[in-house]
Amino acid sequence: MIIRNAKVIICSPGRNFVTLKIETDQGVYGIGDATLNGREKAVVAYLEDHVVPLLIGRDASRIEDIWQALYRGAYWRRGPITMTAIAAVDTALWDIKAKAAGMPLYQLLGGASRNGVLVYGHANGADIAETVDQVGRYKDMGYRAIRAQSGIPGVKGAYGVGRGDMYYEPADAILPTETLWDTSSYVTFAPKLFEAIRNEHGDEIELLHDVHHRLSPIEAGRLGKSLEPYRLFWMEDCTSAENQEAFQLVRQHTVTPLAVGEIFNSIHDCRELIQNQLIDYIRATVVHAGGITHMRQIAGLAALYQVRTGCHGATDLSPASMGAALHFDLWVPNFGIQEYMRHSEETDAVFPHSYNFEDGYLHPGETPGIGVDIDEKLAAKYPYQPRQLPIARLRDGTMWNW
Ligand code: CS2
Ligand code: MG
Repeated sequence: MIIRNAKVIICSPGRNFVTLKIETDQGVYGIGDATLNGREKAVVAYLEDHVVPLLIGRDASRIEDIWQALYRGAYWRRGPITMTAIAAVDTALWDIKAKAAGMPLYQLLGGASRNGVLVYGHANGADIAETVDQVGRYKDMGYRAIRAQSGIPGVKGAYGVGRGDMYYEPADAILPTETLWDTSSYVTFAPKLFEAIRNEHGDEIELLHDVHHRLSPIEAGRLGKSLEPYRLFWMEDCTSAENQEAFQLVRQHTVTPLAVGEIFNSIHDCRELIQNQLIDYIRATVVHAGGITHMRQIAGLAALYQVRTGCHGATDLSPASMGAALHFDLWVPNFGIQEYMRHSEETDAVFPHSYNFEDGYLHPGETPGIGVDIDEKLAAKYPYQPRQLPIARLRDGTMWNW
């Protein structure tokens, strides 16, 4: 099966998505997500100028060889732009292979290891009372695991409380919106939030929380310790993970489980974290970490150390990402949980898909391939809208991690 054409489709049905579509001489095509929130056009250029010309004429069935050619062949390795572009190619090729085999992708990977994929939704509120209510709303929808984020008194634009109701979306302006960050206010507030949630909703529901890289290691250790009575499923990105050793300090101080890695793009970003058992869940995902091919390596390493997967699944990852991730999740032996932020109706219409939610679990469906398509005509009605993610500053104006 020879690759005849590959094209990059950019659309904005409520938010921006970049999709790679690879077509073969036998009429079978595959798609892969290539969206890198706020930096979309860099991946588009990488794909169009440097990757697509290399694909034409190649045998679409040689997924591993194409992966190696794009990774080694560029000489310049790793990084979010490169690895997102490689991921898009890889996902599209797995989609093609599974379609050609007449199987849903999870069957090709080794078959289902579970009946459904446990997912967590996002409960966001302006204050504690509203967040407690939102947790109830997600419980009513059938979720068994819920991430809770709340506005903090006196902190403008606290992370996780975006515009939108079901479709929280932080990339909101052409130039970055400025938000405030105040560690002292946050670390005293967060335990009160989870105390209120447990008081109202009991012990059974799984609760998650995202710190979004904002604390120092010792502050993260303290926060984790103060959250222990509320038995979090995980505390995410509690400190910046550029220095993987930093997590030793966090680990020494808390038994709250740790999740890291939505911004990782290769196994080298998490090797020490995994080998030293400094984390419990690895958040790397198909679209930003080199596709299904590389995610299998990351999960394989993680399995040796009892680290489980917890793939990123925010709205800035397209349904093509979600579909691919769900096949991976259904198969991967050391699965933990999958993030599931629902897409807008416009997005769902542009990307018809076979995955479905029931009783707190998602299933990728039985459609051959990744089970997600793109309606190009409809996509063309939603042109690209330049948008960037916010930034955060401390009270004195110092630039901080958003
Ligand atoms: C977040 C993301 O879902 C999460 O855990 O950290 O929403 C993240 O902020 C966005 O993906 C950034 O594009
Ligand atoms: Mg996160």
